[in-house]
Amino acid sequence: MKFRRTLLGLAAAATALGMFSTGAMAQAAYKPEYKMSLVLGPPTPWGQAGKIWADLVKERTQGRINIKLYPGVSLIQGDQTREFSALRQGVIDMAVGSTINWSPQVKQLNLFSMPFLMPDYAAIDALTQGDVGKEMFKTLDKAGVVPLAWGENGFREITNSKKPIKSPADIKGMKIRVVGSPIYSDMFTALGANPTQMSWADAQPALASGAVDGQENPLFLFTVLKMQTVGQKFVTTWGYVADPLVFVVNKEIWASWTPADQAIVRQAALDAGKEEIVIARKGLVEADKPVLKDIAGMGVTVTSLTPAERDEFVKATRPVYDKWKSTVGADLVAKAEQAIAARKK
Ligand code: X2X
Repeated sequence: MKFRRTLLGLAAAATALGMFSTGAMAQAAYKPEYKMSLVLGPPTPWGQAGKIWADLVKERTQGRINIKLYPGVSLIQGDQTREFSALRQGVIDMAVGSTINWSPQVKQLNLFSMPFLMPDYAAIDALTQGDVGKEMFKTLDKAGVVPLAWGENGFREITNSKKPIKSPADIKGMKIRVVGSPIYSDMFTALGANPTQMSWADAQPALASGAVDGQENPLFLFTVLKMQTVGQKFVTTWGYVADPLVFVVNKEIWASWTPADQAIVRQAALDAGKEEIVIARKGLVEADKPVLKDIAGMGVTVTSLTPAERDEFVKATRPVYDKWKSTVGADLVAKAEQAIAARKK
């Protein structure tokens, strides 16, 4: 009798706590804090992407999903090319990551690193906002994460401490820091340079000490870090590649959220991505390109290539393009080329 009363009492208590309603069961599995990995922090558009996403999610879920930013890929000790594996394994709950850093694990992502594939911003949009982007998300899903939205790091321009780069002959022998993703070593080797793979964390001291002569990254990073103060006196805007960013969530974490919360996180990623792409392009899409003026104003020589000069770089890297076509997938590359040719300018 006493035993039965106790059982009834327990059942009543459990019902009162809402333990038998499915929503509450799922909520019981929510973590107090989710870890978001980023390479660059909030002063950059990339960092803004993460912050906007996290803030929107917190607000729209009334704090049910609380996200902390870990810039500098600090959850994996700065080893950015391991980020995708860490996401899949659950060391990282969510990320806004560059296609470059995940390319060693997802070979199709090398598409965006194929030299001179995307001539302008409309070309990036033609890929990410079209069928190629959808196909890429299917690939990412199969590779073990939940992709939600696109953002943008940007067109990567070459900077160095030695001299203006106008032709492949100028870059010959220069020690250039590249990300640890093999297509970059291939491209700079094809140009006659001496590429050195290192993480972004290691790149900054290497630039400061002169251990490397140059690097390639979107120009906002040049301005944010004041790269002229570490000897980077020459910038060439060649727009050879651009890396989109991808907003993703670990699969188990995703499955632990209610469908309503999943919808909120997805929509927040789409909204943040859209807003961030505008931030990333600011100063570079206007006719007078104020970012270039700012950089020139810091005593840096900014070189814009004529179409004929640019063509020399296209030709020199064409064998790399052809070599990587089969790795990325000839069909996917053909689809991308068609989408770009048909883009609205
Ligand atoms: O390491 C880089 O160059 C950076 C910050 O652009 C990436 O993470 C791809």
